Amino acid sequence: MNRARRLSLRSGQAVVTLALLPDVRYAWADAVVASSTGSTANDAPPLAYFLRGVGPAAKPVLHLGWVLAAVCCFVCIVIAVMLGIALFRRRRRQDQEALTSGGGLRFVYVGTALSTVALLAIAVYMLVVLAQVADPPREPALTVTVTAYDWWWKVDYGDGDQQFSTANEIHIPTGVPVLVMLKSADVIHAFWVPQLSGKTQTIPGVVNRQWIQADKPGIYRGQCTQYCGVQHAHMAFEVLAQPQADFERWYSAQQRTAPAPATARAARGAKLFEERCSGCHAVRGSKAAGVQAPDLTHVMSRRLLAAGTLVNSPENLMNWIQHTQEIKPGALMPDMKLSPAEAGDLFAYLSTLR
Ligand code: HEC
Ligand SMILES: [Cu+2]
Repeated sequence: MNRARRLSLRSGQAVVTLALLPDVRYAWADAVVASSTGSTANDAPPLAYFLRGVGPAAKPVLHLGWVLAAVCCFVCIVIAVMLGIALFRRRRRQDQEALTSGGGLRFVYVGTALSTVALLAIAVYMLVVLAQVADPPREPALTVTVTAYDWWWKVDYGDGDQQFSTANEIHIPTGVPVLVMLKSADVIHAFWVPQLSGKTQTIPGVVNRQWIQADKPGIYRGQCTQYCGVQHAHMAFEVLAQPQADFERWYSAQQRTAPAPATARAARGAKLFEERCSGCHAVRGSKAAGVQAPDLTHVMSRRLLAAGTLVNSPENLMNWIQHTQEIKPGALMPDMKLSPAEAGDLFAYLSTLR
């Protein structure tokens, strides 16, 4: 766990981990992120950055949130002050008479009028914000289809021959609107990248639309926000916003199919993959064409495994394959029983999928 992001309080045996409030520590948090860019996924910006929008689909909503919070605080303070005055001020005789003769109702009228005006103004502001974020300011530069599965995200780019798919990792170019078509393969989930946009549900049989835009390169954590079953909490993903040239390099690398295994070990691993994994997983360029699980053609290029559950390292990868149900109980992949030799062969093959 990133030490700078979490504060651990040790008392006896118990370790309590608190997420630090992000709003008071922008500069500090930025320094941490800057110093960690390019290192392991553990250092990825936490979801807690939700108080900081980085694109035009997120900022108006964020401002609305701050204004509403300020209005609520203001109302609480006004009420507290008035209550304090009422409690501590000595009541004068004519006040007493005014109240008992019905004059106190005046306060009810004034209060109701003020609240009505305030609430109406807020309602109008909300409608304006909704209109602002409903559509991108210009034609989206890219359309990505994201399908939610129990408990991971399939991400499809392009169409026809050019089509390729990846999992739990959405790459976008910076500074342009990107349209995300949202589908669900099973139950209702919800797509949320707090720094880039509000939440949008994915509903079986329906295609929802959400646009996102990142004004700065970076890694923006996303999360399913509609309870969808036991591993809902482990249904995260990342949006990687890159300058156009980097994005294009990534895009053409992903379009490539997997190379034929070059060594005897990798060839044995490929055969094992075909026998044991291809019912669920696909590797483009091989016979494996399963559709119910993440496409593994470029699995080694991904930062995280199993929808943000693990950092993608060789150890974690092989652990995941053999102890899936310990790492993510209920995930729709069984523990794969492999002998040490089989695991070695399989790894030799998987490590070619970059
Ligand atoms: C019964 C279907 C099934 C079989 C068989 C299966 N998997 Fe999976 N696999 C899945 C599902 C579903 C996921 C997504 C799990 C999640 O994140 O909740 C997954 C996830 C993975 C991931 C993580 C991918 C990512 O990008 O996060 C890897 C790697 C993987 N499987 C490798 C294998 C290998 C290697 C085999 C064969 C030895 C195998 N799987 C067999 C269904 C299967
Ligand atoms: Cu969920």
